[in-house]
Amino acid sequence: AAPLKWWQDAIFYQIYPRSFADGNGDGVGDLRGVAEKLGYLELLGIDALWLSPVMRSPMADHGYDVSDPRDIDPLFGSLAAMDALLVAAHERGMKVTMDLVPNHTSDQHPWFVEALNSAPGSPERARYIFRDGRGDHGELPPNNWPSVFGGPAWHRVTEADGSPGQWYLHLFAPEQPDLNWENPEVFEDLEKTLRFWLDRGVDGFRIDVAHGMVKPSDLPDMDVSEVQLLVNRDGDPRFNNPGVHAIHRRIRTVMDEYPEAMTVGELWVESNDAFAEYLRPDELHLGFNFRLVKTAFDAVEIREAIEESINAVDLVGGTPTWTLSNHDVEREVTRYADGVGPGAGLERAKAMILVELALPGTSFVYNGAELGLPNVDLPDEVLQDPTWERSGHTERGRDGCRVPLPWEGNRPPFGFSTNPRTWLPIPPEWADRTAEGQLENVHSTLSLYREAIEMRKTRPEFSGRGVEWYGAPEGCLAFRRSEGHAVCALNTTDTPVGFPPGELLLCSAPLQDGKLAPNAAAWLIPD
Ligand code: TEU
Repeated sequence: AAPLKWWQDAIFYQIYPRSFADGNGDGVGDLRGVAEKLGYLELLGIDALWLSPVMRSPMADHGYDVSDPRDIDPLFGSLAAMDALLVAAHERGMKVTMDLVPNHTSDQHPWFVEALNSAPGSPERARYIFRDGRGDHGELPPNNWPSVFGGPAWHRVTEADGSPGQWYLHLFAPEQPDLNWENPEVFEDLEKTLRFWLDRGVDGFRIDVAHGMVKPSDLPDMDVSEVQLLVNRDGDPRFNNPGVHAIHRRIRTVMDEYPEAMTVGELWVESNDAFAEYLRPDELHLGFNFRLVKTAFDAVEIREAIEESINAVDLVGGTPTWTLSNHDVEREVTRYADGVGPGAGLERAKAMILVELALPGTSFVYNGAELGLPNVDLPDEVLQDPTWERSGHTERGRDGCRVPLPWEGNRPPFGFSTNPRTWLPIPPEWADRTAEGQLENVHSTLSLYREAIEMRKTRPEFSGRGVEWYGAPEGCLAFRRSEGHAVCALNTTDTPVGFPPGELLLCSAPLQDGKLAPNAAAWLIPD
């Protein structure tokens, strides 16, 4: 078999830059903060970073609204700070990947400002999706599409003469107008951006809404009863239009000039077949399918999610990826606590670390997951996520998974910043979740992560690109890698279960009477 590329079995660490570490004392995380924590990430065994967007942005969606894709936002630092981070990370053998946002720009991107100042039908407007409204006076949106963040996906502009005018499409916030991917200038600009960062030494990209970009040219109405926030269903005309694959092939042509670089696409598509198309050898290197994010703590569902994730990429000879959470979803500790309480939620999240890291392929750890952080139920007055406003305060939004990390000490801001006023408040209870405290405790979530990553990298038992399943009692699962002999066993029941005889390598919780505890997983080498 061909030797693996670095991204085929890497452990990625997703940094949400606002929330990771603040190097300049303004209460918001930044690139200097990231550079200062590289030692921590190396100790954890991380191979590669994924930085959520750090490009110039008015921050209507915290960086996912980009006004200059080839510059760093001053809130996060400067191009010099980015270059310094690249050098420092590479010195430690860590790769650095950035987030690209090709579906839309900021409404303050010069292109959009020009579009607003130009007439309907002008080339300036043709970079975005402007349409006349419906109704006698164009007072109704061009179609019935909802925005992912709530409300209609269209915003009406005022024309130069002061009259109400055309509408533009925004699948996300109104400050994020969708680009018109039928316009050749749009790809030309993306190509510039790809080369700009790759030439500076960036090792790859996470591509935001990689199943978006292309829209059907007739912009048909949709069945709005089908809309769900987390699943872009097959048949939803807003996403996964066939023309998107031509864009990924063009991106790949550029990427192939940089043979060590990679792309990972955010792909909220439903079927395995649709997902696999994006991972054909001339499209994306990797994709997120979010199966484990959408799966309850249940052995049958987890096994199915794993099998289907592997089957999907096997259709096209791709590499599986695993992720339990990110900056858009409830943290796993809280998700798994549903009905059983926070203590059990944490136990389950720890068990899932061993499941995830035993699997072949690439894993993505969201910052703070290694500390076992829960979601935070923040007070209304501090909420900032656009979904909160746009949903008319019916959705609390994603701020609860974006609270700054606790690094050290006994009280907020726990070394995240020198500034006591952090962009979101850190709960005082996180005194027992700090990185410093957990490094000293061999039973902590952080220590489990560290040990598991080290074992996965150093023990030959974790070799092989396939997964073989063992028979297991009801509510449990057990599998091993196709070549190595290490077995991962998971108990999702509420009673302890026995093991096959063998050598126990690592356990997410203390044994109970020599058995695997409820909500626990273990790695072992059977006799
Ligand atoms: O997310 C795209 C997406 O579909 C998500 O919005 C998801 O459905 C939602 O967050 C669930 O609450 C990407 C980014 O990951 C997200 O942070 C951005 O807000 C969004 O694109 C717009 O750029």
